[in-house]
Amino acid sequence: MNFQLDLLSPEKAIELYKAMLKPRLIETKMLTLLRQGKISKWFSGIGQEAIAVGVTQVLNQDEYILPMHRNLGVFTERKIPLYRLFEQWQGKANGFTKGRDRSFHFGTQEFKIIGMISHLGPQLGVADGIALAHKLREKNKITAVFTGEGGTSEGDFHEALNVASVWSLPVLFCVENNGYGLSTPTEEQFKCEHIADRGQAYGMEAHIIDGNNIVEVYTKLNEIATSMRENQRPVLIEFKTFRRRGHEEASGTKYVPDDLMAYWKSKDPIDNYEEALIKANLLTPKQKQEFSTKIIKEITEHLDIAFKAPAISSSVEDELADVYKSFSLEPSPKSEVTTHIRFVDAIRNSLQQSMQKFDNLVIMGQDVAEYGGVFKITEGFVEQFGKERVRNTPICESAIVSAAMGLSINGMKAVVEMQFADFVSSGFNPIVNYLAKVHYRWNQHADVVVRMPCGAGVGAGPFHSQTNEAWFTKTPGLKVVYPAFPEDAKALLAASIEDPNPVLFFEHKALYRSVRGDVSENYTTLPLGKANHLKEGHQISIISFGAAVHWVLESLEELDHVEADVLDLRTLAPLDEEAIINSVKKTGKLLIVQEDTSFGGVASDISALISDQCFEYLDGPIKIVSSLPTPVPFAQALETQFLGKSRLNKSIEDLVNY
Ligand SMILES: Cc1ncc(C[n+]2csc(CCOP(=O)(O)OP(=O)(O)O)c2C)c(N)n1
Repeated sequence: MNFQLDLLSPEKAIELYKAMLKPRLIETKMLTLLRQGKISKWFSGIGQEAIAVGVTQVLNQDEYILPMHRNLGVFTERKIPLYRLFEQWQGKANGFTKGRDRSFHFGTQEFKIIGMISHLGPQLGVADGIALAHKLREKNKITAVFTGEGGTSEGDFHEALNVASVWSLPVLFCVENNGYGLSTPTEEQFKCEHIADRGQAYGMEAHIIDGNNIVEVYTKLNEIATSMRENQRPVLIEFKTFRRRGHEEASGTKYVPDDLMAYWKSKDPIDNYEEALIKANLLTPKQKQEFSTKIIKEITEHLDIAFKAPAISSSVEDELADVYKSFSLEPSPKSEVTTHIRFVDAIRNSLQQSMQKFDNLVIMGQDVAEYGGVFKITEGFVEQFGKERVRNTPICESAIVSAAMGLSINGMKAVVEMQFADFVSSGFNPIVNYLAKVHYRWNQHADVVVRMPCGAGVGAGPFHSQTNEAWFTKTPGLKVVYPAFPEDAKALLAASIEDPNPVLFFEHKALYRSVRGDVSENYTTLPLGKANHLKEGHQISIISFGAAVHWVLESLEELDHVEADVLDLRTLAPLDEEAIINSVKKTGKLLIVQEDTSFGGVASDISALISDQCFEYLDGPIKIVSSLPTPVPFAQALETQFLGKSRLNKSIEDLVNY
């Protein structure tokens, strides 16, 4: 191998050597501990050290780096004390995830490292968001993110590169092409010759670098990183390298031909570099020994600290307390002065006031800029707040949700508008796996609101009519808000934006232009998780949310002999259990009305709650009015039959008379 040592100072040449030796020696020790059952799993980066070390070396300490499972060199180069890494891998309380996630699945703001989630791809979009936050604050910083070549087959890779390119974000996309994704060789993963060839398709500069040659990695990347800070743009790097051990230790390498393994062993990044350094009289065998001894001593001492740390224990209260970032809403009460406006205007007004209040708030979504969004909620916002903060996005929900996560990591707030709530399925993965879990996993909040124009009754068919709140209420870590009235919509949206936790904010499209109400003119908030007691009654409790609240009120107008206790939930997660229980204790009968289909929905869970908590108080069966278990049909007659509204009056009468 040819190392152009003349490109480095002698000090740098040795620094790079020691920087690669450290992860190699740590790994060697970890493999022993794994065999002894003292750590649970290991993903080897042996043979790939030059990449993690080289990339981290060219970044400044305050620039974010997003590594993968084989990038131990990133962690050692950011100078994390080893005992903290060891405690993380042993699931100890002082580990970065307090025993809640394994191996390299963690981030740390202290060291500006943002770790992966198992799903591989989402972190590429997160890097976009981090870079966007720097760009909006006019900081000349770059962000580096890693993926394997297998991960480049995920849609997230393509979405993230496309967004970075369209928005000229200074992201260094580092693809480690190490020959196999688990057992799948590159020729079964992609058809182009080089992954770098894909750069052109995204209008992006791309380079191929020998990932086993530390001098090439370091010097070329140094040049590229410097130029990216000056001339902000994304760059794709394909590092050619090889994975010399199993995907993880238990899975072996049987599927790798012997000659291929031998070839890459002969290209070992440390052995070859060491030989070149010795030949160039920059390193002596004695020094080499001294470096190893010093690192091994450090490993031993830090392992000792980690092993001595007590085994983890926690209480149910402590675990539950970390699901959300704690937050107390400053009261911003209703004003005396109100205007009578539509539901849609209340949302628009709320967003506008939040944009004024928080200059770090960014709105992203398809067609939200000059066009104003398909429901015209952000019309005129570009003129008021500028195109940087009101951003049209390409059609790539996953990358945009991930980018919103990145904005939050880098100190900003984001509102993402789903054009229709139905399309959230394309951004589902980062919502339920990244945003929802990140605070519990490593104490990082996701200050993101996803606005969800939802619901049926508008003749829009199966893909523009769903009310899919139950996809999210199931997932710990998310908050789910679903207002029914303009004032609530305004105040709850503002509170959702203030809340540093991820919120799915459902806005029923059928209410947008049909429901009006008196709405405070000033900035106003309401705490999440509080139901609204709409009607006092003693015969039955009717619990509902969203558009179905209006069906209930209409039915009760028609059935004026019924005295119902009516609760509008307003927030589904966290759920106001107390208000529900109190109402049922008073009436002894419960009807839950939702627009969603029944099985696995919010109503089923409320029913389970009441069976459990109020069994002795019940004077009749808990009843649910919901939609037919079919997709939402298009033709009006079918849609009317689908929705529970047509069955509501009878259900109320039946339960009252039970
Ligand atoms: C969405 C998803 N699909 C599948 C997996 C299982 N899996 C984990 S790593 C991996 C191979 C990744 O290959 P590559 O991106 O080339 O990285 P490498 O492990 O080779 O460094 C697979 C299939 C996963 N974690 N997430």
